[in-house]
Amino acid sequence: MKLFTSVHDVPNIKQLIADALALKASPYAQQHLGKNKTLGLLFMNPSLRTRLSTQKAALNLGMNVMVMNLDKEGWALETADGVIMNGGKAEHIREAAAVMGQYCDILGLRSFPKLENREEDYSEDFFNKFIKYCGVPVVSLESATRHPLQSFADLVTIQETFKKISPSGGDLEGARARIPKVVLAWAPHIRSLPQAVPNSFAEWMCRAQEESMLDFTIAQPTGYELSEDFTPGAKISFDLDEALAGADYVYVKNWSSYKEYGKILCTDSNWMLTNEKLKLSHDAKVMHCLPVRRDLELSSEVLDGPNSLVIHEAGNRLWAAQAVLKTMLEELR
Ligand code: AN0
Ligand code: CP
Repeated sequence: MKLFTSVHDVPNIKQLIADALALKASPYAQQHLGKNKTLGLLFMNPSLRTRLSTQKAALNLGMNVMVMNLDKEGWALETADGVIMNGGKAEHIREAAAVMGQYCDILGLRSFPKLENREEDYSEDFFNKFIKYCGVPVVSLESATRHPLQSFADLVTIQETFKKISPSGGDLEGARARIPKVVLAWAPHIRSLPQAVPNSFAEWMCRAQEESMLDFTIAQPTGYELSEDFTPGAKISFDLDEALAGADYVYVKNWSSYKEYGKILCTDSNWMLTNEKLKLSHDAKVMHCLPVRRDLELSSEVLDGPNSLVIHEAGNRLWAAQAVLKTMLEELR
């Protein structure tokens, strides 16, 4: 694996999940892999979880790590070709990326969309140019359209926690186990947020559904349909209560409209998950990538309640990142 920018870069998701869970059981067993190897983590936007979990993952593998807030600490970057650089931008991405590739064996990059021009954001121009010019393997720390380290950790969390139970609820020995029903549920927010997390979650869940690992539904208000490129085979509902019926996992997330690009079309608080709504589900576990706005996006009674998986899920970001870096390091040798 020379790139980790989407689920399409992963030949075998079940193997990668097994790797993550093996690393969780023995975090330091692969320290030899990262000896004298350097990871560079570059952020154009804020981060808590991605920054710390990926850094720790690299340290667990024996790597050296350098972290840079590129937006604030680096030179302003030009990405367009064929321009005379007589404006405010001091350095071209061609040189900047190539130079960082000289210092690092693997690079990670976070770059959010501007949410102004859909074609521009969805072209992933900045990310693709960075990959092209840096010359080393690249891990996405969230691009304009995807957040694969998050979605992979989410799938690990579902696989790890789902108790194989019978359709009637009792334990089954030797009988057919059922698969979990996973619902991606849109939630309200006051800011215009990217589609990266839901796009990526949908893409990973659709792949897992293809492999008969789970059943996947997306619930959203009208106008919030994601690009169909990310949702092949997903069931689509415009009614949260209906979607929650029988759900084993509810993945709560706000996103802005893809169709009316970047717009906030709904602020209806009936889309916020509460304990009352959770009763409609199959005692579902509740997930969120974090950061979450309490009682706007997700009720504090659910966040603080027994069904919340959010801290466990954030903890698994470490093992997901470590599995990805391990796979890349094995191929560097
Ligand atoms: C970002 C987003 O929705 O893409 C990052 C999530 C990991 N969230 C916010 O900006 C609140
Ligand atoms: N979930 C997530 O990626 O969090 P950060 O933005 O804090 O890295």
